[in-house]
Amino acid sequence: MGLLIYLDGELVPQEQAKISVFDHGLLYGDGLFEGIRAYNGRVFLLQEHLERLYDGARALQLQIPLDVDAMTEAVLETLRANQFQDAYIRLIVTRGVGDLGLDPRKCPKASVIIIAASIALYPEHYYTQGLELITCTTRRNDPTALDAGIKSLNYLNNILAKIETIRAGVPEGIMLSTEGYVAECTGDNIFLVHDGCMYTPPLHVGNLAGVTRRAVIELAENEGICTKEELFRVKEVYCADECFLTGTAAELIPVVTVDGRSIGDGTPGPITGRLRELFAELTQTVGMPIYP
Ligand code: PXG
Repeated sequence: MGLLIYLDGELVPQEQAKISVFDHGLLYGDGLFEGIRAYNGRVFLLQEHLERLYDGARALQLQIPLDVDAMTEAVLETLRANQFQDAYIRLIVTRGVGDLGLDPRKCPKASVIIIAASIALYPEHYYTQGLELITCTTRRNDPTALDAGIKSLNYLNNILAKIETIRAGVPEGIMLSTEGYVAECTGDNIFLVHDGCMYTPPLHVGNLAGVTRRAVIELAENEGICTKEELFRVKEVYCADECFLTGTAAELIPVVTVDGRSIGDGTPGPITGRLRELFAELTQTVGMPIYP
């Protein structure tokens, strides 16, 4: 069935959802995006996603033509038009149409695109057996050049690392900072468990402030698990008791091997399992109703 796509205030059939070749999102990756999920008739952590989007827009000096309330309504409207209860939502804001130069002032109006699609879930065995990772040689963008906290349409840094994981035949890869600290994966944040404590790299290392990352830290804190945002190197990953990744698409997914080293006993660990249960509960119980 064809989807209805939100494009600059209108819901149009997907075949007609097209943008200009002069859009600076296409020409320069000048724009922002969010990947959001709806579970069971509710949009999960929508406010948090929109906060990150509008913060990114501020950093890029990009004027989003809708305020947060209107954007919220546009997301809900797109979900209703496609009659979704569960969905993956891709929200895109581009700089808009300009000329062939870089100058963003030549783009009078940003474009807003909202795609609501059915979710392509990861294979079940990823969750039951855990993932194998490699460490990528491509370093994460240095935050002094491009802040990884801006979820921009320029994802080449991540794609270069993703190509390495594909060549290695594994589903994800660790990206290090310029200084060699673990930053995150190509499309997921990373966590370790060591001696009962949960660790994730702090945001200043140059990683995305994942919405799932924040939710999992809060779940762990409420569960009485000690949580720390600390710099660590890949050796600490090799020697961890447990490792898992978080992201909107992946949710919370165990890691069992990194660069050929088994993590812990080489099977998904108990704290990862408990947090997976708590996260599943959260996705089913909170969120903005699509059909009030
Ligand atoms: N780090 C990066 C670099 C990401 O792109 C996350 C962490 C997780 O953030 P959230 O807010 O979702 O918990 C992301 C999000 C993909 C894909 O196909 C992944 C994202 C976006 C678009 C596509 O793997 N990642």
